[in-house]
Amino acid sequence: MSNELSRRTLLRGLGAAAVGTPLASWVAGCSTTDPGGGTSSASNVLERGREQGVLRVAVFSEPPYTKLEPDGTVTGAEPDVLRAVCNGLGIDDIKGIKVPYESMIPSLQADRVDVIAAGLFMKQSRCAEVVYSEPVIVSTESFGVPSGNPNDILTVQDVLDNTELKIAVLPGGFEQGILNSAGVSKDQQLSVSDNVSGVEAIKTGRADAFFLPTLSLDELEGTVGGFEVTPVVEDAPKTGSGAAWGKDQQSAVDEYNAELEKFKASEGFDAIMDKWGFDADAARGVTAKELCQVEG
Ligand code: 6CS
Repeated sequence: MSNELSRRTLLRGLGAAAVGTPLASWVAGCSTTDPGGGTSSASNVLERGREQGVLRVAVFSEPPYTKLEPDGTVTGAEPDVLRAVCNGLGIDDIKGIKVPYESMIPSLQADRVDVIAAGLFMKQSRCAEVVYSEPVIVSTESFGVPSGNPNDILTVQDVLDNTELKIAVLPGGFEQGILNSAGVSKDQQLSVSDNVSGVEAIKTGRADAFFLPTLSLDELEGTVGGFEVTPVVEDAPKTGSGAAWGKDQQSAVDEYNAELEKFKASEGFDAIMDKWGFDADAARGVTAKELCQVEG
């Protein structure tokens, strides 16, 4: 077994525990050492997936984009599409690994995951670091606010106009990028570690709003409750996402995109999009090249 294969098998055996821990320390501390400690990006990720029957997928578990079930099963709009396309490419399954948005690209670059399928929205800076497949979802942004929206927060401009407002965001997330690009000061931003914490920040008054994708807030309103979701934030950029692969995996992405194109034309794609509340035709009508023009 090559060093590379043994390292990957080793990491896979460690499961999610390996994420967030410097790769070299995991490898160095185990029976199999990897002299380079570097990434395994030399080989084709899809070929490795076929050989080993599984791909490690970075997710955050933010329904309807991604969801890690208690038994470890990974679902959600993006993982379900990834699994279907991978099955068409001879890869048996995918394994979800929970990774914060800010760590997803570093985890891919450190070979702690094989692909990101998390609703990691396309924008210029991310498109420079990974190779996105064609999009499978398009998204809008909203604010979660206290009932009645007492501060009348509807746009990013409203946040700029009232420097007393505090907005909860996920660190390294797309929404934090929107606020930074708009010039909203860090003093007005409250980093929260996960979506429930973001809702709690609204309910406890630590934040005046939680900035998150519309569909994620709709889901939270139904599961956690105690707040309301604003209409779509009109001055937030519209974007979308697809699977994100290592920068040197273009040949794998070309193969993946060919299979994805067939799947997007099938009823199976419509079924997944309908299940999770996304617009299948909207995703068919846009390209990665277009969404990678989104500033930020
Ligand atoms: O792409 C992102 O960073 C954002 N994507 C989702 C699905 N939720 C929040 C996150 O900030």
